[in-house]
Amino acid sequence: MRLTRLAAGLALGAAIILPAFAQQTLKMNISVAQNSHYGAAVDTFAKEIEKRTNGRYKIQNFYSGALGAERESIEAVQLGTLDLTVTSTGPVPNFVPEVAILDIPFLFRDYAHARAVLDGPIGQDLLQKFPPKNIIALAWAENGFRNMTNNKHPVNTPADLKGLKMRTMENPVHIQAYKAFGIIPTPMAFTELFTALQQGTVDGQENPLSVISAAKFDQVQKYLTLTGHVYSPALILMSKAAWDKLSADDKQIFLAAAKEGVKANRARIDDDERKAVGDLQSKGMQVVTTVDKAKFQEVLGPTFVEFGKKFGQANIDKIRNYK
Ligand code: EAX
Repeated sequence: MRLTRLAAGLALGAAIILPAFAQQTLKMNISVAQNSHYGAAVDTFAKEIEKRTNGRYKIQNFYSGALGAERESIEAVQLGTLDLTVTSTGPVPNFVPEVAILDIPFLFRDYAHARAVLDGPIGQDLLQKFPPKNIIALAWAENGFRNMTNNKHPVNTPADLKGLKMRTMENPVHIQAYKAFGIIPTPMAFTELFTALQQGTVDGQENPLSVISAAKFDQVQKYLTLTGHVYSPALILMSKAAWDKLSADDKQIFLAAAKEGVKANRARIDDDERKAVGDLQSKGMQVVTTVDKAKFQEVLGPTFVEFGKKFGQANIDKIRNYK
């Protein structure tokens, strides 16, 4: 009899002590490979979370869309079936329409300008549009300036884009602008893109150098032109369900860890921007490095007027002229 009581006492004791050390694992998914600008973000984030919470929280990272493409990941975060994701703003306008203004072509002068806008009041205000959609935007991260690739011919002028069947993100602003170039847009999840290029379902696509490198598109694309036609922001998103369970202190830890993740993300992009063109050329891609961007912007004149009506020209100018 005494033995049973002792065993029960021990079990009860363990039950009382265990929760204090119970580690909680949160799942985080990205659409690109671990060896990438998003991989740098999520691996740094995971390291910081485990360190700053003394192991109370662990981030289990999934790469290359293992838990779904970007749109599916944002949906899962919104539903609370996925805890975190890093995603480009590509599919985000389907959830938070206000963010679409950032996807306007040739809106940002360079990386410093884009980072200043996103880290400043304009970007921080946009992050506040997410909680009503059951999503917490922990921080702005970065995907980079997008460039055109295809298998048909070199693209030197906007006219060279005419008739090309190009995969686009599921983004209404991009699709409207690319149609103005004469492109035949094919919206598609990133996880299907390599196969689509390999099989010739589409002629080309557009992505930042970091993505083109990480996805090894040199294996399925011949021509690259450094159009830099769109700056593609990214976001570190967390489900509100998971966020609401955090203590006030842990919320601050998650925000601080996200900031460290963004630092690693941006540093990797800076490095990719320095090295990727040479690397892709050495792997056989033909790269048009000198692009008359004014010509591409000229073609978009009427589309820019449409965007002015849709988003408010004053709002667009506030971003464009931000110092
Ligand atoms: O966020 O879908 C895309 O082209 C994105 O740039 C990619 O998933 C990285």
